[in-house]
Amino acid sequence: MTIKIGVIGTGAIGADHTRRITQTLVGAEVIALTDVNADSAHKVKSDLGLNAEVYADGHELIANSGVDAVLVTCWGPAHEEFVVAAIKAGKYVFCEKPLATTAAGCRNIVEAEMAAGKKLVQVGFMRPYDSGYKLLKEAIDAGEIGAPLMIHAAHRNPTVPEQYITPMAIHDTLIHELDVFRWLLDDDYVSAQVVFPRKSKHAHDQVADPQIVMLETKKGIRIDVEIFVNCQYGYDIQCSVVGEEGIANLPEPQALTLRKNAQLGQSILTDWKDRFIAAYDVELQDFIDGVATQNLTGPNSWSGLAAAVSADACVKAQESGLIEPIEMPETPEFYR
Ligand code: NAD
Ligand code: NAI
Ligand code: ISE
Repeated sequence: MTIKIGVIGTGAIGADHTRRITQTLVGAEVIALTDVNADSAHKVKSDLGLNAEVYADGHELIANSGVDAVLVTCWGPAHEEFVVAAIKAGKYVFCEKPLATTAAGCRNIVEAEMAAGKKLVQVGFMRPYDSGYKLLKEAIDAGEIGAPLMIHAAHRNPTVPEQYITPMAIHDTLIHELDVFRWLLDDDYVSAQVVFPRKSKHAHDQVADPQIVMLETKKGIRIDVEIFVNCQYGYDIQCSVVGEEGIANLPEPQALTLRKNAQLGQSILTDWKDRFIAAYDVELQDFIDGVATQNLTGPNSWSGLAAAVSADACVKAQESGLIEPIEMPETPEFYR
């Protein structure tokens, strides 16, 4: 059985996910596309030689009875509308992060899904599918470093466009760390604080960059994350877990070591698409397989909500300069 997929938003990641479904993964085919910029949808269709229809908007695409499952890969503020519409149409939906840009938006999705009585949503948190993060989790769970006490982490992009503004450092960028550390530590956050170092001359007017986010968990683990989205030199994800008996570091992506011109060096990736290419493949194949077997097992709406509750507190902390509490709601039976 081939799962027929409709893609809402054919920008950077919508185009890339369409490519992987078409050329790399098995069991699915993209048969419908839409984007507010219709030219972009037509270009993806012709670049990949798809036998697909381009729809006027996401609602028309969802309503098409030939579409079994929907990919929401448009920009964050439009996710909630299409995820809720897909749930109401009884269709499986893979939504890129953030599930919604606020916790209130995620709550609407969770309520719609619980009313449908079936788990229909997977969120595009791909780091738990990354082999490096899996090694970290295995080491922590096996007690290799004793109880985790601290995490030092960094999320660095070479540059960001003018539309990227200060709160996006949280709900667009840090959201990955907010999700992956809950999974890694099997813990929840209790508070957040954000401090702003000296601003980089490469950051445009509307973004404070870099930022340091400090989180505390229920178990008392302290986490610091540097977000630096104009670091110039590369796309660099760092994570070091300090435990009672050792330190576990996220492996660096594989790279050739070159001895040349009196220098010893390795190149650093610059594009998020390359850094997590294998994890995107595995997460999306997992979604396709979950739709085929009617049993999604990846990051769900509750993970999306938990990350958004934490993100809201971080945005508040950006504004207040204070340590803001994070009050995580009790996980309903439906999501356990
Ligand atoms: P993008 O700007 O390249 O693409 C967004 C596309 O959505 C654009 O083509 C835009 O025209 C379209 N769009 C916007 N509103 C729409 C609407 N209402 N209906 C239909 N189309 C609409 O952005 P991107 O980099 O592809 O990011 C898209 C989403 O993917 C974001 O939520 C982003 O956070 C997420 N993302 C996740 C990862 C990851 O590592 N998981 C990486 C990149 C992007
Ligand atoms: P993008 O800006 O390249 O693409 C977004 C696309 O959505 C654009 O083509 C835009 O025209 C379209 N769009 C916006 N509103 C729309 C609407 N209402 N209906 C239809 N199309 C609409 O952005 P990008 O980088 O592809 O990001 C898209 C989403 O993917 C974001 O949520 C982003 O956070 C997420 N993302 C996730 C990544 C990951 O690592 N998981 C990496 C990059 C992005
Ligand atoms: C992008 O939206 C992503 O989700 C990437 O994974 C992230 O690292 C990058 O900073 C964002 O722009």
